[in-house]
Order: sequence, then C-alpha cells, then structure tokens
Amino acid sequence: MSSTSQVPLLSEKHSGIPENLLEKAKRAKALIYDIRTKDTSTRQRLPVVPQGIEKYAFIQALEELAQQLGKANVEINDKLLSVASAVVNPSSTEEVQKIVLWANKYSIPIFPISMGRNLGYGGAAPRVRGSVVIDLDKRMNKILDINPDDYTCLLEPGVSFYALYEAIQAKGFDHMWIDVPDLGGGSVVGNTLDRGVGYTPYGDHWACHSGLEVVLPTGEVIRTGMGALPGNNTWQTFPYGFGPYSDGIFTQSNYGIVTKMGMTLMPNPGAYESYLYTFQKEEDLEALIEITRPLRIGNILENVAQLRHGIQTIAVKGLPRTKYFTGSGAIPESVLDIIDAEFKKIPSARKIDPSTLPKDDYFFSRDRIAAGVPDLVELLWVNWVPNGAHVAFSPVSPIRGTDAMKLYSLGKRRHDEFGIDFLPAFIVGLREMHLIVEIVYDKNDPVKRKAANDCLREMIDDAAKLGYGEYRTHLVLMDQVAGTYNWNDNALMKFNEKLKDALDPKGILAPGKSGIWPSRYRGRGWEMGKGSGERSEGDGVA
Ligand code: EUG
Repeated sequence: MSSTSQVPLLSEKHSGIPENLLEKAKRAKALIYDIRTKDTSTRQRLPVVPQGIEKYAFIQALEELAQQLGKANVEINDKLLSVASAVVNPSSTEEVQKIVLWANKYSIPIFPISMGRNLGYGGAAPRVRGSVVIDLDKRMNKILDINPDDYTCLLEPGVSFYALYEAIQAKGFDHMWIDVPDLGGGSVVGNTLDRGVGYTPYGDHWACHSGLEVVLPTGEVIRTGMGALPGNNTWQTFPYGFGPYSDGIFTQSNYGIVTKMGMTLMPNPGAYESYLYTFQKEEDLEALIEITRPLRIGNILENVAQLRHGIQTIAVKGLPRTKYFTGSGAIPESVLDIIDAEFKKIPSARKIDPSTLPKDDYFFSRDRIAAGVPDLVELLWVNWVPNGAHVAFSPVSPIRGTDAMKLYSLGKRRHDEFGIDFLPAFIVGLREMHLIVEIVYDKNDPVKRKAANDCLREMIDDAAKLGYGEYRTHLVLMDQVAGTYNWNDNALMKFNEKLKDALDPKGILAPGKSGIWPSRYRGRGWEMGKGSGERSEGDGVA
C-alpha cells in the first residue's frame, strides 16, 4: 500500500487533510516510519471488560446497544486501543442520549471523544480500562451554520480546523479568519473544550466560543446561554444568557457531552506581519520576557507570541537528534554552539528578514498559523528519537522574567538529572504565559519511558511548590495535577466531586477525567501518581 492511500483527503473524508497539505503530511508520516524500530500494528487483544460488570452481561448490553444504533455503529474493540472495550458512533444528539441512558442502565463507563486526535495531550484512550468510547466525529461532523454578518459559526464535534477553514474559503468568505492551534487536524469543539490555544488575536478558543448544547450524564439535553430561549437569534453572539454561567463546567470535565458549540470568527485584518527574532543567550530570557509583557498586555503584539528554544527549532525540521549528536544523555552545549556560532555573528538580538530564509523554513508555517491557516508541521519534533512519543509539562505564570527563569531552571535541572534533552517554548497569552516543555522519548524503551514519566512527575511537584500549576495535562498525570490545586483542604476538588455526584450519580461519564472520580470509584486506589508506575486501575467499584 502506498503511503498516499493512507492519508485521506478532506474532499474524501471529514477527518482528512486539505489537498495543499498532502505532500507535507506524506513527508511527516515518512519521517516517522523512517526511524521506527518495530511494527506495533499487529498486536491483537480481546476486548477489555470494565470493572464492575461480568463479561457475558457486558457483551449482552453491547448487543442491546447495537440493536438501537445499528450493528455497524457499535464496534467491539479487539485491537488498536487496548484500553477501550468498544467504540460507538452516534449520528445525532438523540443517539448520544440513548447511549448515555444505556450506560446508566448497566453502569458502564463511557468516554466521549470529538475526533480523538488530541495529539498534544494523549489521543483517544479513556482513563478507565474497558470504557466504551463514544466517537462523535464519524457521524457528527456537520458545520451547522456559518454566519458572514455576525462572524460566527455553529459546529458539531467532528469538524476539524482544516474542515472549517476550507468551508469558509469555499463559501468565498475571505473577510473572516478562524484561529488555529499548532496542529490543524484536531476538532474545533474538542480543542476548545480542552481550553486549547491558537495564534491570532482570537487565540483563547474558550473565550471565543458562544453557546453549547450538552447531553448530561443522566440523559437530559440542555442549551447554554441564549440557547435556552426558544426562537432566539443570539446563541452565537451573546455567550452568557441569563443566570449562572454554566458553560465553564463542561471544559476539561466529565459533566456532560457537548454535541454542538458556537464559535466566533475574526474579521480579516487585511494586512498583518509576522516577526522572527533570535536571541543568543539563555540568560537573556529574563530581560526578553520583561520586554514582552507590556507589549503583549498593551496589544502592541496583537497575538500569542512563541519563544522557542534552539533545540526545538532544530527538532521541528523532523530529523532525529543523531543527525546532530550521537552520544547518550542530554545534548551538550558544544553541539548547540554550531547554531550559537551562527547567531553570534550578530552582537545581540537580531530581527530576521523572512526573505532571507529558505522557502521551507518553519517561520513560514508559523506565519500561516498566525493568520489562521491550518498546518501540521509542529509535531515533527517527535522524530527527535526513534518511535518518538511525547509528554508535555505546561505550567502557567505571569509574563515575568523572574517566573520565566524559575520555571526554566527548574525544567533544565530535572532534564539534566534524567538525561533528557530540554525542549521548552514559552507561549505568551495576554497576561500569562504557558511554558510548554516537550519530553520526547522512545515509547518502545521502558527505561526512557520511565525517565520521561519520572521527570514530569518531579517537575509538576517542583512547580507546585513554587506556586505554579498546569493549565492542561495527560490522562496519567491528571490526578497529580488536580492534587496540586488543593487550597483550603482540597475545597475545589470537594466542590467538583459534589457536582459530579449530583450530575452523574451512577458515575458513568469519563470517570477520572481531570482527577474527578465518581463516588463508586473513590477510596479504591484508582488515582495515579508517583509510585503507581503504569498501573492505571484501582481495586474494583462500589
Ligand atoms: C503548544 C503545545 C501544547 C500546548 C500549547 C502549545 C506548542 C508547542 C502540547 O501542548 O498546550 C510548541
């Protein structure tokens, strides 16, 4: 089979990629396969049955669901995702309701995904083994509305950034921009609900949404904001409606399944310019951040700025570290000196003239992303090592030099301790920045895998001691991260659990997501943290 046939086009499939990115996608894929050391596609496993239900009763329950939704839409999972027992593909909000009612009847954990990409924080796997994945993208991928006067749209979960961009172009609405994250293949709804970020002035996706339709864990359907008023025409233009603003509890949570979301679109500014500056010395980071803060808060820099480390800048070319360094342990400064020497031809910071850059320089990808044009280059740094996988450390701080230095040296120290290359980038929002540190490791090497996990767990605790917390995280780290948000004797988690118990008394929806466990799982050792290793399950359910 050619690699082309494995990369579906957007014209063929809702989850495919735009034609103009095909060559890039093929190259990205080839680079990964190039340095893969073992074929992992042949592993076969029987479905894993969730704790708390007999295998036979479980299979019977799945058959009942297949009768309701059609056999083709309920797939028992005997391969690929070994954590999920089955995948269900609903076509409508009503079918999502049916699945939720079914899960309540049999106390079966369900785990909704939008497109299941989540390449930044871990993919489509559920937290609890044996969960039934509700895959919302296969049959719920409609763009329900694009409004060229209000600059809004209404989306189902299976609409990717690629698809939204192409639909706006196809309608000739070039007076509107969308905002895209680093990788355009993900779901707009999924990314927004995970509070993801992009790089135009509309980069805070959650702040730019307006209106949700949600299936609650007990099967009722609500519309938030103006959506609760029948016959309204303001669902996508006024996000708040009347009364308590409930939208927030459906982000990074397990309180409901969002089946529709409104999103605001940005007016095309007509002209824009991307800047690339280079800086030679790590010690200059503090001053650089101090300079960035007033520029950003004052909106002189009108969008999210990225400050990337030299190694990440090399790594995003997609070639392995062995091209540059063949020793073990972290890459030494002397290797970076090659780049450093290049930069040092200039006395201080230097503004790069884009016309002097090669046509395929990453700058141009960033330039497109800054203008809301989706791309896919960012993840190429996973090729830094063979069978590359990654975990991210994503603490938030104010845009201050001292905070930048504290987080930077904390990360550097732990990376050196574990012999891992340090690939940090500061993503500067409006009044805050996320430090994103990507640990790239060989997923087939248990020693490297453990080092990555241990390093991350240490950094999370180190950061919390200094008052920094993560804005987003992976399934295995959710309990630990949630545990750092423990002010006033864990008052916030107690509140979250109270909401969970009220909204989801059977505890069926995404148990453990964001560290929120339903009552039937609590006190049975389901939490993961330092010392739990790769064990993800507790001792049964009530
Ligand atoms: C990036 C990556 C993230 C994120 C925000 C930005 C960009 C990396 C892995 O997560 O949350 C350069």
